[in-house]
Amino acid sequence: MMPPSPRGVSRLAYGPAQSPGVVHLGLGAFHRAHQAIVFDDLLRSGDTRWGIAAFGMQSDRVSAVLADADGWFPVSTNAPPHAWRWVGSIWETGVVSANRAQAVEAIAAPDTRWLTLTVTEKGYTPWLADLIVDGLSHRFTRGLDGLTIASCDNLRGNGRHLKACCEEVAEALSPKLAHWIHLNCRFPNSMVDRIVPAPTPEVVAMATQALGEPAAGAVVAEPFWEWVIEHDFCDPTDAEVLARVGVTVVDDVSPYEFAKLQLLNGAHSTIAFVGVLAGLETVFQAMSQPWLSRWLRLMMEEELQWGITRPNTPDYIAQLLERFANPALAHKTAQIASDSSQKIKQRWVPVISAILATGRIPKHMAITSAAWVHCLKKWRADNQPINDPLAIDLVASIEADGHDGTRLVRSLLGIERIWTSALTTHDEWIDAVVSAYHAIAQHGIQTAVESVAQSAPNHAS
Ligand code: CS2
Repeated sequence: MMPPSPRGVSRLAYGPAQSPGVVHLGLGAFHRAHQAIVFDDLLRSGDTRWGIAAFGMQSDRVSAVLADADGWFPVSTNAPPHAWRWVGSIWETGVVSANRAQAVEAIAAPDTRWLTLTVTEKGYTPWLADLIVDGLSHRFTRGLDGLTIASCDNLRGNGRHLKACCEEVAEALSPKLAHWIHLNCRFPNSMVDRIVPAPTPEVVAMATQALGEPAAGAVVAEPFWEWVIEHDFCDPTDAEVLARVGVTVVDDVSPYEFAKLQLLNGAHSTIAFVGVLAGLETVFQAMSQPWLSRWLRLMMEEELQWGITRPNTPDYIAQLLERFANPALAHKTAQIASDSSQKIKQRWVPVISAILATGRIPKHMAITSAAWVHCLKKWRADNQPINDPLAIDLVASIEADGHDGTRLVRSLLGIERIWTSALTTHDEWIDAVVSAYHAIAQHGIQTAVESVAQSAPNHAS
C-alpha cells in the first residue's frame, strides 16, 4: 500500500494511468488559485477526468517551478497565519513558445475533453487562434470528439469572441474544418473571479517556512471565488458535476459578467491609476485612504453600476469594497495598471458611453480617465517602461504632446482602438477629461478627487 501523502491524497488516488482531461493555456497565479483548485476538488472526489495539462504562453518560469515539484503547489486563502492547501490537479506543464507541438498534441489527445484559457485581454491574437485550430484539426482528422472551450479572461462575451477568432482562422484553412468546429465544439461564455496578486518572494518564503519543504509555486489569494459559466457544454452532464463543487451554471452569463467587469475590474483600474499617482503601492494602502475609498464607493454607486442587472447590486458593491480592503493581499497598483489600453476598453468604455447616451457627463470617470493620462506621462518622465501592447502609440502621443496637457488628453483620448469612435468624437466628454486633467495638475490627485466627490449629488459628508 502507498504511504499516506503529506499532501492529503496520493497522486495514485487521482488515477495512475490517466492522461489529463483538460488543457489550459495561460499558466499564471490566477489559474493556480482558481480553476486548478476547483478541478482539484473534482479529482479528490474521485472523478479523474479533470487533471490539467497547463501551458505558459511565453515564459517558462511557472512551468519550470511546477515541473520541479511534480506539479504540486500550495495555496493559502487565509489571512496570516496562513493555512496552506496543496493542489495537485496540474499533471503536465509546458510552454507554448518553446514547444508549440506539445500544446497542439495535448489539445488533440484522445482523453482531452476541455480547453480553458487565461491568456489575458491582449492574448486574443491570430497566433492563439492558430494554435487552437491546429489542435482541433488533428481531432477532426483523427475522428475524435470536439471540445468544450472556455475562455476565462476578463472580456465581454469571452466565449463568443474566442469562437469567432477560431472560426475565422478555420474558415481560411478549410470550410469543412470550420463546419466541424461549429457542430462539435462549444464555447461557453464565463465569468471568473478571485483576487490573486502576483506572488512575491515573501509569499514563497512564508510557505516554504511553514511547510518545511520547497514551495516555489506558492500563491496567496483572497477567500472569495466565483465562476459563473454558460450552460453550453459538449457533455451536458458536466453542468451538474461543476455545480457540485461550487461553479454556477446559468443560461446567460451577461448580468454577472457586466457586474464584475464594471464594478470590480472598473473600480480596480481606478484604484490602480489614482493609487500610482498618489504614491500608494497596494490596493490595501489605497483603500486605507478615506478620501479615496469614500470616493470609490460614490463612483461605483453613481456611475460604474450603470445598467447592471445582477441581483442585489448594493450588497455586491459593499462586498467588493471589503474585498479590496483585505490587508492580507499585497496587490500592487502598478500590476493592475499594466495593459491599460486593453482593460479600459472592457471596463470603462461601455459604461462611459451608456451614461453619455443619456446626456449626462460621467464626471467620476472623467477624473479617473485623466488620472490614466497623468500616469502614462509620469511613467515616461520617470523612465519606467509602459507595459502595454499599444505602448508605441502611447509613447508617441506623450512625445508629441506631453508639453501641453490639453493636447495630450486630446491625443490619448483620441486613440480609437482604446476608446472607440463613440468616445473619440464626443467633444463634451473630451472637454470634461481635459478639465479633470488640469485640476489634477494644479491641485494634486487628492484635492481633485475630493472636489468631484463634494459636488456629487449624493456626496458622503
Ligand atoms: C485585476 C484583475 O489585474 C487586474 O487587472 O483587475 O486581475 C482582478 O484581480 C481579477 O479579475 C479578479 O477576479
